[in-house]
Amino acid sequence: MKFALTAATVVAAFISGAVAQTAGQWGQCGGNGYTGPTQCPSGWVCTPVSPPWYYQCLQGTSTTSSSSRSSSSSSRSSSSSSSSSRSTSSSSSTRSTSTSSSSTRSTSTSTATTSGSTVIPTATGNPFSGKTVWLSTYYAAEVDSAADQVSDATLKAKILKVKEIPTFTWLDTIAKVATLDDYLPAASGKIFQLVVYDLPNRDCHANASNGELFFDQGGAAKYQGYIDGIAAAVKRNPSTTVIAVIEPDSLANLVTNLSDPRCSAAADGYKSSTTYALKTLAAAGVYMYMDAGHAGWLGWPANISPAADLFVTMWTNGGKSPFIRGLATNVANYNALTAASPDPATQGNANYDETHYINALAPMLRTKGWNAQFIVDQGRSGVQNIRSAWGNWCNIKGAGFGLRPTTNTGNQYIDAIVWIKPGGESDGTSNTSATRYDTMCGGPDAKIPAPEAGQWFQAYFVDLVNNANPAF
Ligand SMILES: *[C@@H]1O[C@H](CO)[C@@H](O)[C@H](O)[C@H]1NC(C)=O
Ligand SMILES: *[C@@H]1O[C@H](CO)[C@@H](O)[C@H](O)[C@H]1NC(C)=O
Ligand SMILES: CC(=O)N[C@H]1CO[C@H](CO)[C@@H](O)[C@@H]1O
Repeated sequence: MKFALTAATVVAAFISGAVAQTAGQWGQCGGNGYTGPTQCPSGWVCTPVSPPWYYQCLQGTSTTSSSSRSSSSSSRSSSSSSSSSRSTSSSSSTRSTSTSSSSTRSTSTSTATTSGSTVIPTATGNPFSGKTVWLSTYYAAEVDSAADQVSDATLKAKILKVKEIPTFTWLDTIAKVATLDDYLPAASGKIFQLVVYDLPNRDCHANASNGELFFDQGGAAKYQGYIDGIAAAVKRNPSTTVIAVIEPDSLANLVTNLSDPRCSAAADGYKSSTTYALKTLAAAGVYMYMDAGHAGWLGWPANISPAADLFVTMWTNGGKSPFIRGLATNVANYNALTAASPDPATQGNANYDETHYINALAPMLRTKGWNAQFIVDQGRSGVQNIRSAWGNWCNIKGAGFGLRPTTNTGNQYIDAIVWIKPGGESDGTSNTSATRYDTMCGGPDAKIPAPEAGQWFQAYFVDLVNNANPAF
């Protein structure tokens, strides 16, 4: 059914003449509900990275090696056949792609281990200080195609400014690990911002971002392979500073949502898999911030102390590495860094914005021995007082792009203001028949109709631009 829909979309694109358009380098070129261009630029191949949700234009047949780069001309000529095979046999082509990439990975891992043994990574203070952040080519391609859909010249000019603002790259499937072999060399000398997001039984208290791995189907071992793949890619690219957010929502769900049997069943696995990620990525020299929910979740008096305990436990389990730099808050949420006044939806929580939350949590962590630093997502926090309930999180209507990324935070605990959620990518589908439908995405504060999580949501993106604060 889903593949039939994809094929129909491709046919419709041909009929409407959209076939003349080409997705950008790194751009999306297919997937459930996707209606944009399906052709890739010459030398780039439309590759299933998260089937059936989406397909991305990748260089050649993927990955690193010079032999695969030089074979890009042959893949170029086969790009039209690959787009037709996509609608019929995507799973087998995915499998062969990932097989070849994992063999590439293991070959070059041994090389990297040899040369890497002479360079033991050392953590040095605020990893954002004095460095430029690489601008995601994937996000830039999404923004470019958003601009193409707009005729108003003033709006188009504003949209194109979004390309200059760094966002994070979400590695939400094992297949996407292979994209690091393109991104990390491109980010040489700069910071590459990454979200590690593929825990088994992911998103245990919600539906919209449920993942591909499950503990009862060998997920723990597959997750270790996913983390190993990231670590190996980082070691192959020692000139790139990698900063990662670790697993949005997972530990916070263990603080507040153990009454949900899906979360209590996943709790031990979340902890051991996260510990594996912390240790392995620290050894590769990745600076990490564990996700710490937000003020309206863990900032409540009943939650903040258990949260501090859990984060210190995880830092300890991870070996207290200085690469476990601290915590990330407000990831993909809408809270202000500093609210002018408490949003009525915050209902008397003294920690009514991220500054209050961080200023309350940081000393608790210090008392327990961890001098954790913070980063705060402000990507969609430009407009406040737009929610009827603070817990609403899905495609909130009226939101605008927020404070721009900076290390000039005015707060001793905050390393950087960042944009972690790439604004314009949906939080979850509003289609009530979809497997990953979450009631939050059809709720009173959610903009509809919304595509699947991670898919481009053009109308929402335009709102973010028009409502941006500071304005573009
Ligand atoms: C909603 O999802 C169902 C099940 O996947 C699908 O059949 C239907 O076409 C979708 N509706 C829209 C409007 O996308
Ligand atoms: C998630 O999906 C399940 C199964 O379809 C449903 O019972 C539950 O209400 C959904 N949860 C939310 C928050 O939408
Ligand atoms: C039962 C419970 O504590 N539920 C919480 C789960 O986490 C959400 C945030 O995603 C809270 O709003 C709920 O109260």
